[in-house]
Amino acid sequence: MNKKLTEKLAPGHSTCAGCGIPAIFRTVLGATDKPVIVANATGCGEVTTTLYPYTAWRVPYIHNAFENAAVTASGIESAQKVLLKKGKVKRQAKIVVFAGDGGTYDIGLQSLSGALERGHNFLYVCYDNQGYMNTGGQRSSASPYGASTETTPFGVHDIGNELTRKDIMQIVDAHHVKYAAQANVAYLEDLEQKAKKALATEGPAFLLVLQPCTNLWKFPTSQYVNVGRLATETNFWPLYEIEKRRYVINYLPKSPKPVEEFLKTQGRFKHLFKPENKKVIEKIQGMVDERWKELLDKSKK
Ligand SMILES: Cc1ncc(C[n+]2csc(CCOP(=O)(O)OP(=O)(O)O)c2C)c(N)n1
Ligand code: SF4
Repeated sequence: MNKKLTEKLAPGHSTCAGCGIPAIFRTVLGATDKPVIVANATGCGEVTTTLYPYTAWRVPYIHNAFENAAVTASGIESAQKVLLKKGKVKRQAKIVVFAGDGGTYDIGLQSLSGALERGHNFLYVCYDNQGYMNTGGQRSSASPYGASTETTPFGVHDIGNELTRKDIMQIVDAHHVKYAAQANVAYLEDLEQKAKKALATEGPAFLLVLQPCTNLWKFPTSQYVNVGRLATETNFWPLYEIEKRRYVINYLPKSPKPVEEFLKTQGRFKHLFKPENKKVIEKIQGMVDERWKELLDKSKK
């Protein structure tokens, strides 16, 4: 495997075939030559890279509890400040957190909020596979409306998940961070540009990266790039940045595809294509259109 690519994360890990997590980790960490220290919340990214007694990490790495990755990063950053001041370390390292959506939108939210509020100099990267995957595919507050998950399975009377996905980007923006961006593992160059900006930010920065999960979303392992691209081409997952609270859309599809083009690629939405669920797909299209309009309006301010 490409030596440069695997400089910070070795190929010996155990993510599912067709998982985008290694590409996210490598692209983000590859966007800087500065030393980095990684803090990683429990989740797929962690269990697949740290199978005892082995590790795939080639940079200083700390695994912490599912709920407190951001506070671990805060502690590392504060300790580093003291050590730099005392001359005990010479080069400043950038602290990077990797966590899933469960560890970010839900259980780690207070820890993330506190770290953003205190203004620690670190980058937080949430890879969003829209469910709690390491523990078997339960719904998270990142799961989309209508998705069948282990805790919201479709059935005769159920359409799957009936709650609306939490808008974590707006929650992060409400902390007045200097840089936040929404990215997608299917657009690696865009992710790399965003990682460069985020890593160069003094203070907290945040990246939310879509990670199509072959296991939960149920599509063939060869298809994660195609499925990811459809998420953006249908406006289900727009690519945008928030720089000093200014919204910039990075990809404006000339004529966005209908959201069903994205939904039909995945088993988790298969039940929606029964004639009696036509209205659910229409409702999802309405939600996508509404969020896209909100984003367009924000980008014009
Ligand atoms: C306080 C606590 N509750 C539950 C768990 C069990 N647990 C470990 S990882 C995980 C799911 C992680 O989901 P997510 O953050 O979305 O990452 P993914 O597995 O999808 O990569 C859960 C529920 C735990 N470790 N600690
Ligand atoms: S369950 Fe999904 S996110 Fe986890 S390793 Fe497999 S493909 Fe990746």
